[in-house]
Amino acid sequence: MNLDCIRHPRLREWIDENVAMCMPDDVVVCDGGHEEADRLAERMLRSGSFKRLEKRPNSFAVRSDPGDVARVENNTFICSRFREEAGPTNNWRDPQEMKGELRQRFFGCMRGRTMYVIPFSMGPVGGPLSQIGVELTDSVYVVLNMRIMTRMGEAVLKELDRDKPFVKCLHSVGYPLTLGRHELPWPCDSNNKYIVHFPEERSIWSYGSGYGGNALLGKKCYALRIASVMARDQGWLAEHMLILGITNPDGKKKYIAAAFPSACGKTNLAMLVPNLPGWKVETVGDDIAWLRWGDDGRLYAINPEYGFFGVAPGTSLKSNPNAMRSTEKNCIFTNVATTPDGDVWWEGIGGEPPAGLVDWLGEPYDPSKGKPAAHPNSRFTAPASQCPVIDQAWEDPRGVPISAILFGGRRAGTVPLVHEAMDWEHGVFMGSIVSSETTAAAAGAVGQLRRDPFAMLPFCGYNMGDYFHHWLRMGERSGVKHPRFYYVNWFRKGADGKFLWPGFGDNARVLKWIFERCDGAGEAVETPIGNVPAPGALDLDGLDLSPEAMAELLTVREDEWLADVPGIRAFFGSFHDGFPEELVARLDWLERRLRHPAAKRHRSAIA
Ligand code: GTP
Ligand code: SPV
Ligand code: MN
Repeated sequence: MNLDCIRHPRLREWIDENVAMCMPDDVVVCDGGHEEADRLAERMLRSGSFKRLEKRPNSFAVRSDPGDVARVENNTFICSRFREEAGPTNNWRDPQEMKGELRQRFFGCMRGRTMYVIPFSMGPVGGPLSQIGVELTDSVYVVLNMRIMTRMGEAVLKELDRDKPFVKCLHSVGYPLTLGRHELPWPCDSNNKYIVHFPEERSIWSYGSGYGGNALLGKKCYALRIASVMARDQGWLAEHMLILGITNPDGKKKYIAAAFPSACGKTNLAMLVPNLPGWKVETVGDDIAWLRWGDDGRLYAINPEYGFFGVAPGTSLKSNPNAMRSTEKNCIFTNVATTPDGDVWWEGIGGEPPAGLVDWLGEPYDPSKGKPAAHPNSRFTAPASQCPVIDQAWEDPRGVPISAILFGGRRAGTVPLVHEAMDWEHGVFMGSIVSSETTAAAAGAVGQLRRDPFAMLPFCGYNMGDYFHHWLRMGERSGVKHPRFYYVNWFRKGADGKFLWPGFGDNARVLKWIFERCDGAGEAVETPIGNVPAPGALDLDGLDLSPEAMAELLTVREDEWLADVPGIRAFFGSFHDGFPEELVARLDWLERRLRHPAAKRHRSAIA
């Protein structure tokens, strides 16, 4: 469609301004239909960017530039009016200064290319919790991925005709096809990436990268960074959380939301197959949740996304059969290895690497090099509707009522398999002290422990001190029914350096205890940090795990926790005025309890 279909005056004005700046040869408004997608995929096949996967209908593999494989946190900016509004955890730049710098980058950046206009809705189109965005991009890869990850096209244009507000998302790979330049399989400007947010004017400018969260602007940039600011202003929450439904053998169902940092198990938990007879888990979302108090006083959550942008390595029929089945057709695979018979392969998919494997760089796979065949942050983009256990309410525009909120991360030590908060304020404290080992989802070192409160460190669009404050205030609403809070750790290691807990389908055992706790059942013992399952309270039936390993998983060692306290104190102290004193008081409370564990509190639930 051409620009005549845009009737929203401010939208048309904004597009015109950006056409003048970026100078594309052509402008196309995306209708979101099948024919358009087929046509664009054909173009990508012809240019050699996409490879058709014979084994998976309507699916493609694509290899990125080796310098453009993950989110880039160092190049991610929050340009609020004042530095204080971005806070110590974000890169801040003056908005006017940054715009000046960006204009130079964007000037003529789309020459020789088409600018695609993508109208998209985060959440079901027209829903009361849904929000609209428009992404302008010169990347066909982005158009095809946004089509899977968001509801996009004509239906959203109709919403815009009603003069709805929208978030302005401008994206360029930063590789104009000017004289003498030819098209690349993965155009980008990998040395000059900018992922920039202007929270006050609700706009995003992304330059230089074509990858995932850097370029699919509905995801982290909008649904977390910009939406967290909207949520603060409007009294709701935009969170890096999966949403799942869990049904017990009696047919009773609850919904749970869980915040884990990137590549720490959200997709896997969201669609797990319980290793417990009679229990069922269904998926509402695997990465982002928007939450609001409902009229009945319960906390309701929607998944604003429409697809999964999931970590490929480690995904197998054994670890996550529902993800495997979600990816059988209509998918895009980025930076995986490919087999000679037209399928995909990655580490942990099950079985040995097949002969003739081509690695993510496009080279014949050579195991003797000691490098993985698939990039550790290789991903599948899959329609959520293809998930065999997609929840019947996943598109309910009002959302689903949340009974429990989980926090988690990768911690080789210290943090037990599960512990429970006493109340909302303690839950917020728990979220605020989450720390986790870094993963390949972001550029930089992997395996380094860092504080990642609420799994939102890279995604909070404003001062995190104010964010904690907002969470505390949300819990003070009168007449509401608080969900319970838990902190889980699937990644505790034994002396041999191996994970103690089997994880995946066995995580249902922990969910079962949480389910029971929410019903006022399920035995617990108090420790200085919160409640852990009482001896025998975790259902370990059929699990081959030594009693020593189980004891270690639930052990709370005061000295280990005390070793964490100075780091937490320094983190809290890095925020200036206005940091919630409740959280500092909670930290004092925790430290006191760790130094003087009451006799009735157990050092370990089992021992
Ligand atoms: P993002 O999409 O980056 O936000 O990641 P995510 O939180 O959805 O993580 P995901 O479920 O994709 O898991 C990341 C990696 O951790 C994969 O390689 C999984 O196989 C692995 N993983 C997930 N759950 C578990 C678990 O319970 N135990 C162990 N040991 N590994 C897990
Ligand atoms: C994450 O890093 O948390 C992701 C992948 O979900 S990306 O979309 O690239 O941000
Ligand atoms: Mn994520």
